[in-house]
Amino acid sequence: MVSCLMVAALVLASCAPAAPPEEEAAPVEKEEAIVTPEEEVVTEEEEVVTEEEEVVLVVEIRGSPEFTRQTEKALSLLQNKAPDAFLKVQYFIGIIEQGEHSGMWAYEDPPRYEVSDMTAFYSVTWYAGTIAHDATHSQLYHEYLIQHGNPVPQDVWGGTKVELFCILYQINVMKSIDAPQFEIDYLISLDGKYYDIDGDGDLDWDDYYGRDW
Ligand SMILES: [Ca+2]
Ligand SMILES: [Ca+2]
Repeated sequence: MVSCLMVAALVLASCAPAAPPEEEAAPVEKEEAIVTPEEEVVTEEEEVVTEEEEVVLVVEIRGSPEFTRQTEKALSLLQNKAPDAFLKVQYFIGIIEQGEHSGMWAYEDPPRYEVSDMTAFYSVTWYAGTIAHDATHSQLYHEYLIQHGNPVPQDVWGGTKVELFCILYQINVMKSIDAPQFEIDYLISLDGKYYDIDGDGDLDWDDYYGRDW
């Protein structure tokens, strides 16, 4: 069996693109007032839970309190306005973790979406879109794994064609969550080759460490 480290050395994290240029960034939102949740009133009827309802899907969030709060905002935006995407995220991302660079570590158990501050704090809509984008990378990886087993070829869940597929999904989600038009236009403008930071035609560690997002 190939060890995790070995796999990590061979296969690189796929990724959502960098956020639009800074000058196009939306103005910083005012901090929302903290809303105290209404006290839960549990009636006897509600206590009867069917087996289906007992399935609780959760994504673990690892990072600073600000990062956790931002991630919760992004997830709840998906939950409210793009429930299909939210479900996909629940199935194909186990951990969302604050990191130096953004990337989807689909082959880890559980699959981990590493997110840089640049991506997470650009805007809640942008962040939510990248979560949906990277859940799609993980979905492609796991669907192949279930059908064919290991090893999962890199072009199954990464590369230009796959990036364009994930961007298309991301654009649809961005529309559902009422993202600003310039964020959507920026995604439409991408050619799917942004993963190849150093432009040598491949995706390797040079590209990963070259990400400023
Ligand atoms: Ca290279
Ligand atoms: Ca490269």
